[in-house]
Amino acid sequence: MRRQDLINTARALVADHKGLLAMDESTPTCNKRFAKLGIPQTEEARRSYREMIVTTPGLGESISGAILYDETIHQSKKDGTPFVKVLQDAGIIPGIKVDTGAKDLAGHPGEKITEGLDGLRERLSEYFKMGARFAKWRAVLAIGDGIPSRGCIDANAEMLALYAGLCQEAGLVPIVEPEVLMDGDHTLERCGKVTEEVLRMVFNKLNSQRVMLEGMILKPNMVLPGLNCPKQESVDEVADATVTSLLRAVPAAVPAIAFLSGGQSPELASARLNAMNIRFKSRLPWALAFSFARAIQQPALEIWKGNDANLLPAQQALYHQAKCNRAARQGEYNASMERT
Ligand code: 5MM
Repeated sequence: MRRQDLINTARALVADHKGLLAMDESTPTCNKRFAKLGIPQTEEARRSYREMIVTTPGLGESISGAILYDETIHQSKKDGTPFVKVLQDAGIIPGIKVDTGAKDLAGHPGEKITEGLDGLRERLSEYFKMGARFAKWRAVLAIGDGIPSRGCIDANAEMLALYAGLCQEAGLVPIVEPEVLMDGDHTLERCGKVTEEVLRMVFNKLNSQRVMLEGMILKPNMVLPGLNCPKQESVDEVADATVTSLLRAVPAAVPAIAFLSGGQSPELASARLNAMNIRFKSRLPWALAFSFARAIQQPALEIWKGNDANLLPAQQALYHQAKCNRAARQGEYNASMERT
């Protein structure tokens, strides 16, 4: 029964060409983004921003699930309606980020390990009772001289697998997010090799922990050249490199791959997802979807700027970015959709 529930939730999260909205920025990350725009870094400002997001008219046309942060899942609209209920009423499945952040990995300068397993079983059970039906855990892997190391990949993959097993036990679909960062001057090819190595290790560990692949979603990076690499490949070349790595490392039993945007502009993230779906969709075992934070939210945040007088244009921008990505899932995105 629970097995079938997990499968159904995983499928529902990518049904009808929709995708996920990551709105799970931790308080420090959210505050950092607010500070850049001169928005007060208060709990009320964060609540108000998240109210703008979840009340966006028509958001459920393109968004199937929203990933919340612990503070946000406990918050409500000004009129007292819990955000979880607002999402459910909009046909959006509530999800929750359950890692507690990436910390320095001992003995591995420049590398991180994601924490959050302590008390996780109890937290997952609470979140399920609150209405969450999926969860998310992000591992962070940097590319540099001699990194990522085998030790870092191994430890992060182990954490992801233990987290995923606990999620399925609690009836929550695990979103498994190993992010290979864009920072650096590495080539597209290097990013492809590292991404493949990381994904292979992640699936080894998921299998060891008996995670049911049909009841999970993978949230990886796209394969990209480092931000400071002099050669920046075309949209089609990125699409080809990304799908090549995924085909080599991701089992066909996984129902969907929902990319993170990782700091790409909304336009590039949509164009690259679109290209993958145009060039490969009919030949892929899994759906190629999105689970973007910045690439959906950033334009809306820059319009809202902490001022509710800007609510409607901000919501229009959010609705628009979500719609562009639903189009990209169908290979129907076009740059001319931007700002229309
Ligand atoms: C990589 O970050 C995830 C996707 O966001 P982008 O599409 O912007 O790359 C996102 O879910 C991420 O995990 C949170 O926004 C940031 O969480 P922390 O814990 O770093 O505040």
